[in-house]
Amino acid sequence: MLYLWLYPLHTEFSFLNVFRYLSFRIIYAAVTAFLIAFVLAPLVIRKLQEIRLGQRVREDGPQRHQAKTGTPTMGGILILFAVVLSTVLWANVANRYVWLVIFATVGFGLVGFVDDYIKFIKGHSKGLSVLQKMLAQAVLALGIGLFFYFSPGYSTHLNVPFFKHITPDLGLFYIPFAILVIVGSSNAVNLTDGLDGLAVGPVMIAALAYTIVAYVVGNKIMSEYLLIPYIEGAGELAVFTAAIFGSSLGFLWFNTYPASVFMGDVGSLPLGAALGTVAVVSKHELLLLLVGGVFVIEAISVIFQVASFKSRGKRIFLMAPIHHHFELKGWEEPKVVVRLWILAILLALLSLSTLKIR
Ligand code: 57M
Repeated sequence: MLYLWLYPLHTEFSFLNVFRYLSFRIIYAAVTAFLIAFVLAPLVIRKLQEIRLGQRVREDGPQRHQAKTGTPTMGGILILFAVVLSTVLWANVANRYVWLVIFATVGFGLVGFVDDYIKFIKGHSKGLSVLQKMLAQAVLALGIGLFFYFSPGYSTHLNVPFFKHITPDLGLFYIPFAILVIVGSSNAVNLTDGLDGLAVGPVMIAALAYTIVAYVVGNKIMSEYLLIPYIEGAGELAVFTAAIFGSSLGFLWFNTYPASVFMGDVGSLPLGAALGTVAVVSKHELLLLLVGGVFVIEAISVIFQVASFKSRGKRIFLMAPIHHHFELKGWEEPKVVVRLWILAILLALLSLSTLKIR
């Protein structure tokens, strides 16, 4: 919004010319989102404590988690507020992709909010049923998929990292594919959010990686040089992902071990869906498997564990998701979290290298 309001005044005040630079708006979207989250978090935590919105910890988990009972949760509301406000302030709000990713974030945030609300305020520990949650997510993702499919000039070709000549056209199947990417990443982040800072760290790293991807994809010269598809206007998504980076960084200050607040489903579901939506808009969907590799590993550990348990009656891991396995192996919580952050950083670096290695 500042871009539309202030840039035109650069003829009067030349310093306002800086608003035309996407890189300037990316940096200040991250800084603004960080400050909003960092400054408001103590207030939000106090409010959550006042209304006794404390986490109930399941009995069947690692026993040391019992000490976390009562930790304020649903802090994700603050993350979303910081992301949306900073994006509206710093992005070009005339860009339809900006409103699409905001729609995805707020929509999945509402699903998470209802789930948390039922769990923590109504006191029904299960929250929404898996079917209800998946259905709501699928409907939202279908809306996003249809938006792309009927967007003029949007390609339904799939880009495969490392192989620039393999671009299969999914046609109508692009819609279910987009649903799979968005709902899959949403639930993978949700499963990962089981240790202090474990979800928000890799979300920050993935958001940073997609800031670079969106910037390059939206830049005609750089995309042509790198032989990746140019998508006009996709650069504004970098402002959005930068806001996710900044907001997550601010939240991490309070979510790091020992956490003063958890994000809740109201945070994990939309953050995953936001990354999935950006991956679809920027035509780097498969890259998300690499950038979000920690989320993929966490989700796969659950799928394998449940499949093994149901088919053989035996577990593969001491407990799924895999972060609990390491905990039960005796790794202290911060050690599990930081080591998975290290893996996330390595995977993000590897994924960015695919922009060059084609
Ligand atoms: C999301 N939620 C955390 C917090 C956070 C099928 C099964 C694998 C599903 C899975 C599950 O229930 N996942 C739901 C994970 C919960 O965190 C809350 O949920 C929000 C995110 N959605 O924001 O509000 C607990 O995680 C801990 N936590 C932290 N720090 C944080 O910053 O310590 C969260 C955030 C919190 C807190 O203890 O209470 C969660 O884990 O429920 N189920 C599981 O993950 C369970 N695994 C399991 O059942 N494994 C079985 C299955 C696969 C056969 C097995 O391996 O045998 C584990 N989770 C828990 N206890 N809490 C183990 C049992």
